[in-house]
Amino acid sequence: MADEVDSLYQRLRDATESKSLLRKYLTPNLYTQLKGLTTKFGGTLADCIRSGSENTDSGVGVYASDPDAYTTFAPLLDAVIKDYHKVSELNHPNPDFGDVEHLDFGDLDPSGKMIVSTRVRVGRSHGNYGFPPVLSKEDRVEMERTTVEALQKLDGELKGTYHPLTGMSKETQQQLTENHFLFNDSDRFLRAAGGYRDWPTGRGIFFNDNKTFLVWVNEEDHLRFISMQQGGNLKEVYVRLVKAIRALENSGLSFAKREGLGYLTFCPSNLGTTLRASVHIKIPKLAATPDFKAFCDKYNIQARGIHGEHTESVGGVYDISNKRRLGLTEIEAIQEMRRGVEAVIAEEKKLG
Ligand code: ADP
Ligand code: CIR
Repeated sequence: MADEVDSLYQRLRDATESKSLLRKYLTPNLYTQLKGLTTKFGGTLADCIRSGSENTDSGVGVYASDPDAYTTFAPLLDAVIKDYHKVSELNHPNPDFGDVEHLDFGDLDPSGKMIVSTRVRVGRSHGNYGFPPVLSKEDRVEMERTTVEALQKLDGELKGTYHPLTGMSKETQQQLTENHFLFNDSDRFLRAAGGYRDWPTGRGIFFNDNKTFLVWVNEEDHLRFISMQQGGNLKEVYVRLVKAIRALENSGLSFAKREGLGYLTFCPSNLGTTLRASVHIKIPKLAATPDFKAFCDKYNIQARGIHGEHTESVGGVYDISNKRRLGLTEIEAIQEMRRGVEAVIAEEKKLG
C-alpha cells in the first residue's frame, strides 16, 4: 500500500533523534528508488521498515520480508549489513566449525564464580518460505510439520520431544521462559515486524531431557538451534551444537543460503554464521563503569539483559555475546566471544 510506506518513511525521517541503521541508510533518494519494488514472495519495502519506523529507538530497524528481499532491497540491506557486521565487502566465508576434537578452550570460568550459564544458538530458514511478514498461517503450520519430522530423527544426546505452544498452559510457558528456555510474544520490535502474526499457531519448542539442546520453531526465524548449560564450559556447549547442526543438515531439511551472505535470516543482524554465543555473567563492577559500552565495542561483544535482547540486567548479571555473525567463520565467531568474555573476566577482577 503506497500510503502506508509513505507514512512509515515520514515517521522515520521525522525521528531526528533515531540512531537506527535504517534511518542512517534509507536516504530520500534510496527511498524513491525502492518504495515501489516487490519481492518474488510479495514482500514490500513497508514490510521491511515497519518495525524500525514504528520503533525509532531500534538499533537496526530493518527486517527482510523474505529471502528475496536481500536481492530486491539490496541497496538498503547491504549497507545495513556492512555497518552492523563491520565488513567492507559481502564475502562471507563457507561454514567452518573448526577442529572440534582439538579446541583450545574449555571452561571460561573454572572458578565457577562468575559465569552462571553458557548458550550458543544459530538460526536457519527453510529455503522455500518467506519470513513472517509474508508467511500465511498455512505455510507456518506446514513448516512446523516438516521441522518436527526432521527433529524426531535426532538420537543420542539430541533426542527430544516437541512441545507446541498451542495447548501449552500459560504456567508452563511462563516457567520455561523464566528459566531462559522458551520465547514469548513480548518483543515490540518483532511484533511490529509481523513476527507474532497468528500467534501461537505453528510455534513450539523441542528439547532433550536435560534441556541442553533445544530448537525454537517459528520464533523470529523458522528455526533456532540452541545448546546451553549451567556454568562456563563453552567447549561442551559448542561441540553439542555443531553435532546438532550436522545431524539436522543430514535430516532432509534444506536451509536458505546465499553466496557472500551465508545463511539467511529474518533480521540482517543474524546473517552469515547466524551464531550468537553468550554467557550470563556476574560483572557488577565493570557494568557500572561509564566505559562499559566502549569496552564491549572494543572486543566486538554486546551486553544484553538476562531475559534477552531489550531486557534489563538483574543483580549485575549480563548476557555477553559476540556481536558480529557475518564475515567470519563459526569458529572465529566463537573465538571472538571467548576473547571478549576472557577480557570481561580479567577487567572485573581488576576492578575488585
Ligand atoms: P537470541 O539469543 O535468540 O538472539 P535473546 O537475546 O532474546 O535471543 O535470548 C533468548 C533467551 O535466551 C532469553 O531467555 C535469554 O535469557 C536466554 N539466554 C541467552 N543467553 C543465555 C545464557 N548464556 N544462559 C542462559 N540463558 C541465556
Ligand atoms: C532493533 O533494530 O533494535 C531490533 N529490530 C533488533 C535487532 C537485532 N539486534 C541485534 O543487535 N542483534
